Amino acid sequence: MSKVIKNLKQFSTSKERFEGANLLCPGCAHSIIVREVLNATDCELVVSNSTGCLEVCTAIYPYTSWDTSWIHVGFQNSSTVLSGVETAYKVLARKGRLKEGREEPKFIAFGGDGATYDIGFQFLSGTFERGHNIMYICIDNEVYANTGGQRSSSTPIGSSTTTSPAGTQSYGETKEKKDIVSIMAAHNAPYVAQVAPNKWKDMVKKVQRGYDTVGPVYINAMSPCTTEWKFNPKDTINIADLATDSLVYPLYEIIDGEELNITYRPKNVLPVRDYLGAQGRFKHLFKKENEHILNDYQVRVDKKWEKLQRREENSH
Ligand SMILES: Cc1ncc(C[n+]2csc(CCOP(=O)(O)OP(=O)(O)O)c2C)c(N)n1
Ligand code: SF4
Ligand SMILES: [Mg+2]
Repeated sequence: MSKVIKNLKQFSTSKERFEGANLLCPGCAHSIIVREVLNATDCELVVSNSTGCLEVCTAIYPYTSWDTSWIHVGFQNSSTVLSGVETAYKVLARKGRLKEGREEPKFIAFGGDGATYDIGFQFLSGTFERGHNIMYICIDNEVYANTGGQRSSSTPIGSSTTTSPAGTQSYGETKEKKDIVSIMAAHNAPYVAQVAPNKWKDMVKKVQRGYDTVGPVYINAMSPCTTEWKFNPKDTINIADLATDSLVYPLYEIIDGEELNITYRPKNVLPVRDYLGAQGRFKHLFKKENEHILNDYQVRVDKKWEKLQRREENSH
């Protein structure tokens, strides 16, 4: 760890660089994640942000919630915008045009799942292939929240969205959530990890490792969305607990595209239906005719967990 990275004790008393004054819904996990990511370092930061709830709700001209450099250009390109900034910094350093003694900033991009899994994917892939020294954080709420809750390729099976509505002819989304973590690891990125806001120590540890890593880092952060997942705003962390403890959302890391470490093993694994039943987006799955979908869900989650454990074993 470099000196500039805080330990967990310092983390709890560090200066806020993301203001509580923002227009995100009460209970929105985006703000929890961003705050933890920014508080995990004292370094100077350059942040880029794709269009989406986070950008729209935190930067309404002439106001800003960000006490850092912050850039917004488009929906699809927070990764490439940041890779340009990082390259410009390198060139200025090479030409000796940076102030003497100036520390190298950390470069962080935030994008929603729509911006990451779908529309910005080729930009993200190019950034990782070129090997820029940036950390990309996907705030994954499994839906295009800012534009009214359309499905993305991160939307899980059975979720009712405005473009995959549940009804008499449909049980909602029919396709598997894209395995973005494996895809990013396949770029041979030095560090890729999945995090959740309820396991904040695990999240901060991984983010700090990301800050200390040379090369592109990808972090997939589960971000429960009170509006589109349809739960009470006070339950954000409870929902995240249900996701990690039912293994619907396992926490792990992949180092150099190969070594896989599971970083959280629940003592009591909860049934998947406990997680699904706590959210309005899955309400229809509890109708009698959809019983088989619930059963399949559990089987799929179990299989994925077994596969993850095998991958971990084989990678050591
Ligand atoms: C190229 C482009 N396509 C579509 C849009 C419209 N748009 C703005 S935000 C958004 C949804 C963002 O979804 P996501 O990335 O998942 O972030 P969230 O709002 O869910 O946090 C869309 C479709 C746009 N701004 N630019
Ligand atoms: S719609 Fe969802 S992601 Fe957007 S601000 Fe509200 S809770 Fe957050
Ligand atoms: Mg989203």
